[in-house]
Amino acid sequence: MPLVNSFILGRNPYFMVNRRRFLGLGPLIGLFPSLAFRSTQPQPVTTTGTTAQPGPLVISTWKQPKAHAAAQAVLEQGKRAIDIVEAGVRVPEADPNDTSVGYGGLPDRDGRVTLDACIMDEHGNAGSVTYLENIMHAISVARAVMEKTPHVMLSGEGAQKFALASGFKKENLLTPSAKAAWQNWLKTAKYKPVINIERHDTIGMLAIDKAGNISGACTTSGLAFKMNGRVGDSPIIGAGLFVDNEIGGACATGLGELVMRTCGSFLVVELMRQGRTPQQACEEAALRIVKKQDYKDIQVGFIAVNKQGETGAYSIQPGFNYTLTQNGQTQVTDARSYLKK
Ligand code: SD4
Repeated sequence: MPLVNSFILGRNPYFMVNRRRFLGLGPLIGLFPSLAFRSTQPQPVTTTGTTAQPGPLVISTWKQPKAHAAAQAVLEQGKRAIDIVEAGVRVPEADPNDTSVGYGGLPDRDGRVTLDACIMDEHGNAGSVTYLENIMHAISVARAVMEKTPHVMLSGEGAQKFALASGFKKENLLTPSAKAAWQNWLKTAKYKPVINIERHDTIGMLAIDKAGNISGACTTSGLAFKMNGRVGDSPIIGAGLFVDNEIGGACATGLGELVMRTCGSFLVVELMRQGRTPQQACEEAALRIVKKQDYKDIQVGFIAVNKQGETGAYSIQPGFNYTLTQNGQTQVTDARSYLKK
């Protein structure tokens, strides 16, 4: 049973005009007109020094062939990158055998499955949910936050209330096998940092669509048996995911606390802005963690893509892999790592 249990106790510790009616935010928007602004203008493909248009592609953390098949189908329909990544990550969210995302995700130490997710489009719009319970497709709720509210992030009860008001269904996400794993864990109830090289399915996905625009999505049930209330990097814009359509995008996986402390995905994108390739940027961001934090028993992995369609991936521990779909071919590749086998 793959367990996401690299957790160190003690070191680890949230309308537009026709939407103003929603939650009665009209007066609020009157006070803060910028809340009503959301970029919807089509954005031309801008490149850094070249007019070449990259071919479309999809890259994600870990081995995700089924998610990529769904993403590729949407890509082929000529849809936006945001539609591609949303369709892709919804697959593990609905998979009861995936123990670190959505339905079937391992619960926290109180037996609650709490989901974190975020999404970013080519215009720089972002949406996020944290500590979302009983709603399978956290990524679609995050997208609804982005598109239907003036906010970026909704959390806990409020996120669930918003999801239900938006038509999402309430369901039990704790599968019998996840419950059994939790009950087994309760026998010792021990947090122990374990080198995080087990199979993971927490998914961060980046796509370039046929128009050359980039979007990204990240969704997880977080660390197994985490403290109740714990939120990781995955729903944090700039930590678990960052996209700048002029430059590229990045996603992180692994122990979120290390990623949050370094704004990992934002850092990768900013390094690409400074001229690093996606591979160099992922490596430098991982080294930043290695230099400043206790990484010995901890895994963190990054994936990245730039505007030219170059990709990169790198992790601290060996054992991280990623999936890339390009020219209709899907391949799972072992990422290079700071520590060797
Ligand atoms: C978290 N980064 O909650 C997530 C977990 C993860 O592969 O990515 N696992 O810290």
